[in-house]
Amino acid sequence: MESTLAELEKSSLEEIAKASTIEELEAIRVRVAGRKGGALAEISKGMGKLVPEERARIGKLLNQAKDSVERAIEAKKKLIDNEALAKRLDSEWLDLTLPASGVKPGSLHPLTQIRYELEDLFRSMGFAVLDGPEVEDEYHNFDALNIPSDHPARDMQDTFWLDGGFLLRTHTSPVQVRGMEHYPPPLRMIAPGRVFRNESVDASHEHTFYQLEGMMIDRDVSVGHLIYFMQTLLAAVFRREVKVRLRPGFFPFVEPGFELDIGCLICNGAGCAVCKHSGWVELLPCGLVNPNVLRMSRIDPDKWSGFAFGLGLTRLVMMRYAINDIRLLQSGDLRFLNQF
Ligand code: FA5
Repeated sequence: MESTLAELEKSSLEEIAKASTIEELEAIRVRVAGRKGGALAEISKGMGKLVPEERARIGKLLNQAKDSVERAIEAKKKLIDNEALAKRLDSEWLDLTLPASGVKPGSLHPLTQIRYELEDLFRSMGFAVLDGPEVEDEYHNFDALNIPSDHPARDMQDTFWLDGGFLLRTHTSPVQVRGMEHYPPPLRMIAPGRVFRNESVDASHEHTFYQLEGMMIDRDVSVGHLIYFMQTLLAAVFRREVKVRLRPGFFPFVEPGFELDIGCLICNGAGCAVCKHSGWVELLPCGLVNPNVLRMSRIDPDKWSGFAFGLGLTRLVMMRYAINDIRLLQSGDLRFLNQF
């Protein structure tokens, strides 16, 4: 029995050494050390016939043989696993220092770029950047700007009305009112933001577009101040001489009111769809704040005066980059956006 055991252990260890797959090893384990029908289990069946001392000795040898076969199998499995891993690592080697392919850095939308530039410019001149709600109430969008409900000026801006006297703001001017409500004069503020109008869309009109409101309230603010800030704004955006014209404009919240137009930079004045063949683009309505508006926001017009402007930010971007159709800006077309 002892020699059979020694023979079995020897031949098993040789087979294990030769095995090259996990499956082969598993087959050896079942055949040699399997509980039912394994060679060692078969040998142990004959132990009943032995005298007790001999049974203990053979039992010990049997356990040693089983241990040695199982340990050899585990060691060989580990070896096969390691070899497989090494092979995989060799074939799947990655150079982590290589630049990734196909990753394109994004860029800011041209509207955002110019908005940030203007925010920086006005901050450097002491203006605060304010925000206001896109869903406005009638009071801030119209009444507080000297446009009561029976005023014909309400028709100048086709409005998306919501329930309960709310609306989608038609301009950024309500943020002027909110600014005056929150901060006592002297006050310098701008308010860039999205506005909405229920009008038909064409090359220069969107239903959803961006404006940048500006307001300064101080002692003795005059048209001279207004013109200075408008010139500074245009010089910063265009960095070259652009043709402008100032003409009277009517807005109930300013008096006097002006329309500042810019010579069309798409056609250089020759006439195109954007300027409606006039050579000029309406860009920057402005004026001195109407005393009624100051009074409604509890500011004494005998002590304070101010100017305000409502820059058409979307149109300004069109002029800066010679974009000939306003719809491109909100199209989400990557061929267009990748140019910025
Ligand atoms: C206003 O919205 C006034 N709140 C501006 C203002 C503020 C005047 C402060 C005086 C003092 P207006 O409706 O003209 O004004 O619009 C201002 C600018 O927004 C226009 O000059 C134009 O550049 C732009 N704009 C108007 N409608 C559209 C539109 N549908 N699509 C794109 N831009 C537009």
